[in-house]
Amino acid sequence: MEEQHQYNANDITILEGLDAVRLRPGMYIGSTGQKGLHHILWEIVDNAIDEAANGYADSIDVHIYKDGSVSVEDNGRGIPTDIHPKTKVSGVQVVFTQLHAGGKFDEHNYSFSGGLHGVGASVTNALSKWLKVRVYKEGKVYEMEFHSFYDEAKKKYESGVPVAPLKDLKRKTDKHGTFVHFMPDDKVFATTNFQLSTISNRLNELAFLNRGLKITLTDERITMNEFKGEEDDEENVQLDLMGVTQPYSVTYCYEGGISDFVLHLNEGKAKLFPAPIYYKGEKDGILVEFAIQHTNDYTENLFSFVNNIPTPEGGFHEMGFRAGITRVLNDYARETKALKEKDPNFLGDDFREGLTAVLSIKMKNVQFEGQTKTKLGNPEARSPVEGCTSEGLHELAANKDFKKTFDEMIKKAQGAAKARIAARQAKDTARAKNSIDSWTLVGKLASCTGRHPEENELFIVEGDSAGGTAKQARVRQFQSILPLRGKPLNVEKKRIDQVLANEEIRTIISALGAGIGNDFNVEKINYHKVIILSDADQDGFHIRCILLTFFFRYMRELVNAGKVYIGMPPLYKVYKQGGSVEEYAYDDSELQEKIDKVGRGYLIQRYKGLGEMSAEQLWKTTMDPEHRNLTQVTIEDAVAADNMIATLMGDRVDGRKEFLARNANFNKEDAFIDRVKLKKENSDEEK
Ligand code: TSJ
Repeated sequence: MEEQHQYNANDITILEGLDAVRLRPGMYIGSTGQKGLHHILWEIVDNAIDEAANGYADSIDVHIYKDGSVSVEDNGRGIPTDIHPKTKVSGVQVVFTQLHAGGKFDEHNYSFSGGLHGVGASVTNALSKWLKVRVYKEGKVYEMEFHSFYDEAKKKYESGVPVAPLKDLKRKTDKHGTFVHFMPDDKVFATTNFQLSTISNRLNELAFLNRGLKITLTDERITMNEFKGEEDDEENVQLDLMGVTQPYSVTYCYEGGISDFVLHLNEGKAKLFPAPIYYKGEKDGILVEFAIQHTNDYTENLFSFVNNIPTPEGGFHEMGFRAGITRVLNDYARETKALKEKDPNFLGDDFREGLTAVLSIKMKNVQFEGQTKTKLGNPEARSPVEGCTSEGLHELAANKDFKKTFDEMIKKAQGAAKARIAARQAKDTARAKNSIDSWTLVGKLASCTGRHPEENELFIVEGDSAGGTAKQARVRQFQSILPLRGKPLNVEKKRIDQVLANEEIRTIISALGAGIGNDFNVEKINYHKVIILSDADQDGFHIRCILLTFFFRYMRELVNAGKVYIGMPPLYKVYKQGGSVEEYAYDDSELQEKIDKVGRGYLIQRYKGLGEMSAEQLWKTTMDPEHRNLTQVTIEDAVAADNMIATLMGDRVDGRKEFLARNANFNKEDAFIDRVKLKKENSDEEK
């Protein structure tokens, strides 16, 4: 146990040393897991970013070494090296050994440094096995090293102790800047493995947020080729061609700043105007910067940041931003007579349909709240952000170069408002339909007769013909059949009103009888198993994804409650002439097994679709609770389907190709059946 110290409240910040950090790392960096590990890197990166934000540096290099250590270098002024009059040690030593030392030097700078915890570089030092710093300043090179070790005499762990005072290397240089290299202490962290993707994503984001700043990331742990997933070629290894032995390296630099960020977010989407709207302003000591571009999507994508820290939970700055947009665009709609005198104003939501925006603000004394501490809790931020947003948009709206852009935004809002009104009507209708006992009224649905939802099953079957077979095959008592004609509506691309206007979707909703969206109540469902039955081909797979996306978006509770299933029809029948034996294989690996089981003289039938099966076969293989093969859909499956639909149906053609190649191995199946055929021919020869 540590000695108990008697601190006086005023002394705490002074007396509290690196020991305290070591003792309770979680207090300073949140956790000692992956997140905490990366946090000590961000503390260092933040300092370099600050130097750049203050206009003294324009380049930052982050390097991950083979031994797991990392370094950060900027080309700024270099940490002050002179001896601090009070403490009698160099500025460098103060920065790395005193908690919250950053502020001492920051006083005269317009700086919003701090980060999420804002604890400074000394915390990184305290939690590192060793840390080396090199400062290039006024033609000189300085070096200092710190280390952590177990002190036998004191019987305690010492952290971040200077090995020697700051040393002038007596070397001439024209370089200026700061280089910090450290090894996270494996006695502190559960893992010391830095994640390349985490680091590159964050550095990319920082490059977007700091216009023109060049950030390079190098990871010596992997080569360029390994990163790309390419095989090393013997000849290339020898010649060191094509990045075979070059470490992975990437540079991020955006002259367009957050406008480029928005363009990046909208890549591959259909944009309503080519160039994002951009504005930067300041009010009451708060810097506000935003970029906006609408797409033909229906959802809002707002990415907000406070002092370069993402705030996905929103907060007062987002409220101000949205209010500003709504105010100015409504004014503009009035002025341009897009809204007539008698028309009500657009709602905020109408302007948010298809909106992609990045909002970046800088302010002091930030308060983060919310479940993940990523929500801005400063109420005083709201009004200045709203002010800047409306001022900026107002200014741009008056510029005739932006007339087209603003008119497009109004047009989009008009569409959204129309849909909003229609949606309410459609929803009311759907609600009214649900309130009567509707489940025998549903058009194409072949209802079961039993009235016990826990026992009842709803089969959603691809195609009228398979639907017909399923109706013949079912046990009327507890199995309902809903045939789907063609492909159901892809809900991802539609607004709720269009979703609800679709007949097949309405049939599903009213058959289930539990409402939709926010009104969905899983307690009211008429079926405790909803079974999707589609063909084992591309179309069938697609239909399944579309249905899962629908359930995911509009009846998530149904998925969460584990009530959605995928029915698995067999792919093959292995049998003998005359029908004395028949076995069914549900996947390719099972096929060989069944072939062995049936033995010599076997025949194979491959089912291309549900429609090829007789009622008896469909019952035996797919519907009979005793023998069928159901897969329960998890929420992860539904999310995956949702993502797939976004890629498959979206505007990104590349994504679609890649997706099909990865997920639909239907061609492989064909290759397999060819192989089996060949074998079969051989086995016939044997006879
Ligand atoms: F985190 C850190 F401290 F280790 C660190 C600081 C790491 C890295 C990579 C860079 C830096 C850093 C600090 N870069 N630039 C600075 N600048 C100053 O500390 C500095 C220099 C000059 C003056 C001045 O008033 O002359 C003031 C400051 C704060």
